[in-house]
Amino acid sequence: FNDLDDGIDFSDVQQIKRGLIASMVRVVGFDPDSAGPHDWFLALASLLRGHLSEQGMHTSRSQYGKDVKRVYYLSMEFLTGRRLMKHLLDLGIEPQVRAALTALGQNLDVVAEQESDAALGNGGLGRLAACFLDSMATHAYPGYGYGIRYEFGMFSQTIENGQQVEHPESWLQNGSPWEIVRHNLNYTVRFGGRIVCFRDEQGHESCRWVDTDDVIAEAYDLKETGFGGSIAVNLRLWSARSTQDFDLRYFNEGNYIEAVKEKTVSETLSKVLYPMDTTLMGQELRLKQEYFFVSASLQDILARFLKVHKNPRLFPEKTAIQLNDTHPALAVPELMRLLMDHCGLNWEDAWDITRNSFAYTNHTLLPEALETWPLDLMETLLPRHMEIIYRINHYFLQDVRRTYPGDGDKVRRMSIIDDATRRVRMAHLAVVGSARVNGVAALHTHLLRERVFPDFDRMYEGKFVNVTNGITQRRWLLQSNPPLAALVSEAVGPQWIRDLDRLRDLEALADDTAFQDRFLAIKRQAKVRAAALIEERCGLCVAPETLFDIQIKRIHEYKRQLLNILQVIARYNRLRSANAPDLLPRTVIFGGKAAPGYFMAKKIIRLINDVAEIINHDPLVRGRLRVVFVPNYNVSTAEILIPACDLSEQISTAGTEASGTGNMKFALNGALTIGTLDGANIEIREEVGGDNIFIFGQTAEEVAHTKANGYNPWDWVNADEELRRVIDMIRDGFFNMEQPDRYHPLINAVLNQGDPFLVMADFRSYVEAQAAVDALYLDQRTWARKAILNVARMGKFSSDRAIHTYARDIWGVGSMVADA
Ligand code: DL6
Repeated sequence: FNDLDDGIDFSDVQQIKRGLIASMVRVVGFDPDSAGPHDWFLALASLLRGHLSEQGMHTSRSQYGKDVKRVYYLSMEFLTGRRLMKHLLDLGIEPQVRAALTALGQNLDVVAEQESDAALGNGGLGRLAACFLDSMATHAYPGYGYGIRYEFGMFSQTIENGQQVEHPESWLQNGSPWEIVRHNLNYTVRFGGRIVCFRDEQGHESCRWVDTDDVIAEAYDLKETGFGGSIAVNLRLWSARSTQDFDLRYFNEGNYIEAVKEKTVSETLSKVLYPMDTTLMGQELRLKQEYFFVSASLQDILARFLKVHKNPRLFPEKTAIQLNDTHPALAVPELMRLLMDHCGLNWEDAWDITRNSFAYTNHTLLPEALETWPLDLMETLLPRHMEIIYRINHYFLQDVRRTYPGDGDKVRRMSIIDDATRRVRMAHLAVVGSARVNGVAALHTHLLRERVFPDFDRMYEGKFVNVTNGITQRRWLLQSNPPLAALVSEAVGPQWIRDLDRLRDLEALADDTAFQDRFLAIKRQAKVRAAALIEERCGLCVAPETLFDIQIKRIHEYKRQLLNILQVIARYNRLRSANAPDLLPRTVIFGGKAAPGYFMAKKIIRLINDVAEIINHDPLVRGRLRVVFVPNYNVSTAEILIPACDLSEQISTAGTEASGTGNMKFALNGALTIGTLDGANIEIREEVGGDNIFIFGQTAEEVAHTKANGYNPWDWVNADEELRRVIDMIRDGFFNMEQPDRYHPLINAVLNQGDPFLVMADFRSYVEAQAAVDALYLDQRTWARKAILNVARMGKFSSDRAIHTYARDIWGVGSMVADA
């Protein structure tokens, strides 16, 4: 087909209106006269899905036609958020659809609100994957995403009595109108069993994996549009289905529970997304999930390849597979297995293909987050893979011994198997099995090479590279901040939408007072909108005239929400003192989820809420300080809060945050950053200039030095009167009189157990940086100038730049547009 005869011309409002009515009747099955906004959302999404599917087919045909090298992005998480407005923007049909809905008595904004966030991710890593799909589609790279269709997203968060309460995130409760369900596209994924190997007369060994417990992986496709809408990248998510619906032996006996037990157990595989962030979860189910999606994806990738190429040796020439962290690292032995046991290749050829097909992105420096799995568990669940891993390790260690003769320590350190703990080091497997390994910001890559993988870095010259993260300006400016996007387009033209470096031209307007006024008015408008959200979710009135100071991200000790709230308490004390300075009024906004089992993170949430309760009700404060914890932070919430931000809090201990991407989103929306020299903050400072960012705290090197020299947090507390008072208040139960010892575990963990994230050491310089913020904000002209310069200098932080770099330096693929 070229174009379908009954396809709709989306530039024509009448045709859209007719299409919507037809979709309402034929797909949703509801009478248009009595349909509500949710029904219209379903009708519109179904209508668009047909169109996107058509685009997807054109894209796929053209990829087959040109026999291009393809890129597969394997990720346990894709934090895509809502899709409706994104698709309308990409296709350029928002005004027409709005008009068609208006003609039907509906409001597009209300209809769009009906959609649930696809919360298929924990945080940065998952959102990065979503931004990358957008950039691949926009710039016509032959990309393809693979992940899991979790029935329940992370969890939805409420705050009750100041504490986080988790609820199931049943985002698929009403189905998803965007999915294209492919019941017939499925693969068997096997677990357990045993291995039987044979040797033929020529001595060629082949192995079979038998007596396995099988699960079916069923494909659900989502079309990810790029800007312009002509290309759609496929995101294939796997759902687990049992190989048998009923065990007839039990069924015939009338034991219906036992008859479906096997089905229930198998299908739990794709039920939940583990609410982990950077802490390793040891559950067997998590390992099974990892293998489940890796196996289905690789079978699918190989099948697609073999449809066109008969010779498996061409695989790396036609395929690049990106491992988004180690979660999909089992792809290495899985590809070996498929090539040897299914395609009949020998070890050497299979290994050559494998190590030239993969690349691995590391997203964390925290040692506790580096995945390892118990040998016993792996041997039971994946016996064939363990054999392959042992053999990979055997040849790899031979190489190590050859390169460093007599260095037994190095062999032990580098081994894929940790003999002491009897665990498989997934990061070592990923490094050995990949052609390239990348960190996600310059400092992160440097620390990876120096601290996490120094032996590997020395042994494999050129394997470790940096690709600093990026964000899509289409989602994080065009879609989430239409007034600022319009102002920017008016000033520098609309090309920034595809080429963010074009923002540079805004520099010339940074001193233009008329432009500054418009810029500030837009910021104020966004703050009014955020204030409405806060009122609705928290029942709290906040004033848009105050400085909006925002820290939204996962709650974690290394991200140091604690440092922020300590500073808030110090500010509160100043406001209450007899000779209170006339401090700048501020609204300090927090948001983020803590992993349900992460005790300290949950305590920090509670402390923030307890402090908020006291401050917000203290008449002495007179509205000069408000503290808000916005519950259930997710992509849609970020889309409202980020445009409203004046001050972006990026305050992790230097050397702990791999990159951060929120830092980029805020600056792109005209916030100034207060931050440490950590992750991508360093590169943000390089771009925007040291005068246009508030940097404080110890550098990564200083942190290492402080720790090496016997850091004692008490020394810092005792030397700082203001800090001492803050700590005393928390310890004495000032914010929680009803249970004064509530924060003793927190204080104890920080002060008596070494303060691993140097909260006390960085407190004073943080407070000083905050004072500089106050002073500058009083001068709105200078503030606006700096904020405009931040926007103008964000070009580097587009995910387009990141994707172009991956394509050129890691994947060796070209854009289909350039190929044309
Ligand atoms: O690379 C994306 C994002 C970084 O910006 C954050 O700094 C980093 O914390 C995050 N890492 C994770 C950890 N997951 N694992 N493993 O989400 O990645």
